[in-house]
Amino acid sequence: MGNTLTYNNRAVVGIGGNLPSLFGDCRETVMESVRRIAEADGLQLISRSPLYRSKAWPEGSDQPDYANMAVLVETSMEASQLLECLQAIENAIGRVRGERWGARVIDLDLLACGDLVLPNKAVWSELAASNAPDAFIEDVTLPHPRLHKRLFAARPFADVYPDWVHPVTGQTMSDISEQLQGGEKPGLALY
Ligand code: PH2
Ligand code: MG
Ligand code: MG
Repeated sequence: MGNTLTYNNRAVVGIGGNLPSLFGDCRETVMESVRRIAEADGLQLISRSPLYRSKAWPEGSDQPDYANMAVLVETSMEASQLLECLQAIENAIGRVRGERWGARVIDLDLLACGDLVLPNKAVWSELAASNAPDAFIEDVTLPHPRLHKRLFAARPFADVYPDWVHPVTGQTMSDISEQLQGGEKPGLALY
């Protein structure tokens, strides 16, 4: 079967966007992506976080604020299949791939699949410490290498799955989120 990678069937998807689309402004576009995730074959939407408004990262970039959310889904798809499914939704909504960290209409990031660590702990740790563009990375990287560093990803994740334990750092997501919240001003606002 090759690399069949099973986990506890729970995955968290981070959603972000800061440009309008055919579906409306960035909030409406995020909501459209949630509807499509809920309707996708093989995916079951369990819960979603509130919708947050956050300053574009990196700080000082001249971009509109983001709408950010996270959803908890259940699936028996492999991580790579799930990623393909999310990319198909991004494309259908009108994502155009541009520069790294550039403004975008929709971004669906696979933040975690249960406690899977991919490609493995040693490589994951190197990737998480480096700033190499994800484009250089051929395989799925899980958990998302910047999940534990960005409040706009960690906070909504903590809303949908607070007791998830990061399989490399060993911290719960609610601890990670609280720590980031303490260090980040002005933090996130509810939309
Ligand atoms: N996503 C990025 C780059 N910067 N900033 C915020 N606030 N929210 C995001 O989702 C985001 C970002 C690249 O994926
Ligand atoms: Mg992203
Ligand atoms: Mg992405």
